[in-house]
Order: sequence, then C-alpha cells, then structure tokens
Amino acid sequence: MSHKLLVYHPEARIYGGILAKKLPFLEICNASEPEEAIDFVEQAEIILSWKIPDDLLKRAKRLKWFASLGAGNEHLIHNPYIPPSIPFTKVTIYGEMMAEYVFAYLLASIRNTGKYDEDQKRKRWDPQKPERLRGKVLGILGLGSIGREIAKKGKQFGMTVLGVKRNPEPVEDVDQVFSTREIRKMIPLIHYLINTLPLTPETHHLLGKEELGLMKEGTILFNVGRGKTIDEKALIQTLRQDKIKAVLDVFEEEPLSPESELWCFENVIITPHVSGINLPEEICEEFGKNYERWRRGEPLTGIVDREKGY
Ligand code: OXD
Repeated sequence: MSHKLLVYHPEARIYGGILAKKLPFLEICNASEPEEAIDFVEQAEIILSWKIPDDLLKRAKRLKWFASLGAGNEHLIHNPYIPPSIPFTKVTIYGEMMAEYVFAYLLASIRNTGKYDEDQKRKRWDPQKPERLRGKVLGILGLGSIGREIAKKGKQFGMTVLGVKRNPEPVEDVDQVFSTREIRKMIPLIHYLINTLPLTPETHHLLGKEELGLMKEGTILFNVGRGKTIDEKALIQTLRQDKIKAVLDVFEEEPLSPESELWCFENVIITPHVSGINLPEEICEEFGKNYERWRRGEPLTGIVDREKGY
C-alpha cells in the first residue's frame, strides 16, 4: 500500500529525491513553500519537516506520524496541530558528528594547534609541551544520544566522564551520573563542561551566574545544545573575568547579533550552529528504517516525549 508523505523543508527536493529511490512505493510531495504543499497536505499521512507554518499543518487532517528533521523540537512540542495520539519522532543521528565537533576543539586546545600555527608563521621552534586528554575530567549535561556519544569518545581518550541526567541512573561510558539538582556538585570537578541539553522549562537558564562561577580556572565550556539553557548575560560577565573559555555553537538569539560582546572575547570560539550537520543521506536512512517499522506496526525509534519536552 502506498502512503502519502509530505516533505516540507528548504531542501525538500534533496530529501524527497533520496527517499523516492529508497522507498519507491511512497507518494511524496516535496515542498519548500506553502503553495507547493497546499493541495497535498490534506492527504498527507506522514510529514517530514522541522519548520512548517501552522496554516499548512492545521490542514493535515489525515496525519498519522510527524517525523521531525531536527533533534531539538521545542518549537513544535506543544503544537496543537500535531495530535498527542500520533507518533512524533526526532532525528537521533547527530551524536557522532557533534562528538566530532567537541573533540575537534578539545584536541586543538590540548595539543596547542593554534600556538604551533602561529610559531610556524614566525619560523619559531618552541617545543613547549602540550598536554593530554587522558586523565582529564569531562562533564556532560544531558545524556541522550548526543551526550552518550561524547561520553563514549571521552572514554576512548582515557578521560574520566561525569554526567548530569534528569533521572540519574547508570549510563554506559559515564563514571558518575548526577541528577539535575546535583549539577553544582559536578561543575567544580571537571576540566570541560559540554552542554547538550534540549530547551525545556526545566533547562531554561539552567547554567546561570552561580553555576558558571563554580567552574575552575581554565575550564572550557561547550554549548552544542540550546542557547537558552545558558544565561547569556551571566556567561558574558563570567567570560569578562577571563577565568574560563567557551566554545559556543548555539545562542539565545540566532543568528548571533553583530552587536553581541561574545564576538569580542579572545577566550571564546564562535561557530554558527553547525555542530550537528543536516546530512540528507544519513537522515533519510534513519527515516527509511523507521518507516519500515511504522509500516509493520512496530514501535518507532526517536519518539519525542511530549511531557518531558524532548
Ligand atoms: C536540531 C538543530 O536539529 O539544532 O535540533 O539543528
């Protein structure tokens, strides 16, 4: 039986093209603008999208599955046009590539790559010893698919891995799991703090002045989760003291305003929300496997828990 899939995304044709080859029995409408979807949406049983106008979504009266193209779905979680009775799934493949991002900057920092680049430009031979990741303490906020992949890589580098999780049960590759309430106990113990948290009412500004003030001298803070989980004003104040460093991929407002003081710090690296890359082949592979499960009536992977908010 053929099912009707609406792919709504600026790159819908790329996604739809891959899916048409993989799942030839699907009837697919690829749309980047509402006008392209308006006739099809009423028939659509599955929508694959991340940002879709309400005016379009509300017409999807036959919707049986909303498959998000993103990992964080705070903007969709309470959308009244995605009924609670139908599955809502998220992409869960970002862990490996986001771990690559984190370790790219961790390794560059520990092995002094910036210093050697500068030395080379000046023809300077200065064998000042770099450090090692082995033995360093990594603290991860959020132990979902992304946090767990970062933990796994941390263990491979011989690091001690600590983590914060809403329900602090044991997690593979994590030496000690703290509850969200115990976050202040963990922060002073670590060399690197990696924030992978989704945005929910509980995580909004979870890292504020006090938590940031607990970081020991030289700690590097990474934010690859959501900008609003860190109080940006408090972060700017902390960074002014030049005690910690930060690698920031997400911000309270994106794109980051040219007026933001964050651009001006020497102890900050800024990247434009690229730690998880939308790779259509990988995303379609995950969707395709889920579609087969859906067709067979089996439980789907990546179900969003709408109570928890992620
Ligand atoms: C996401 C993203 O998919 O941040 O959540 O890109």
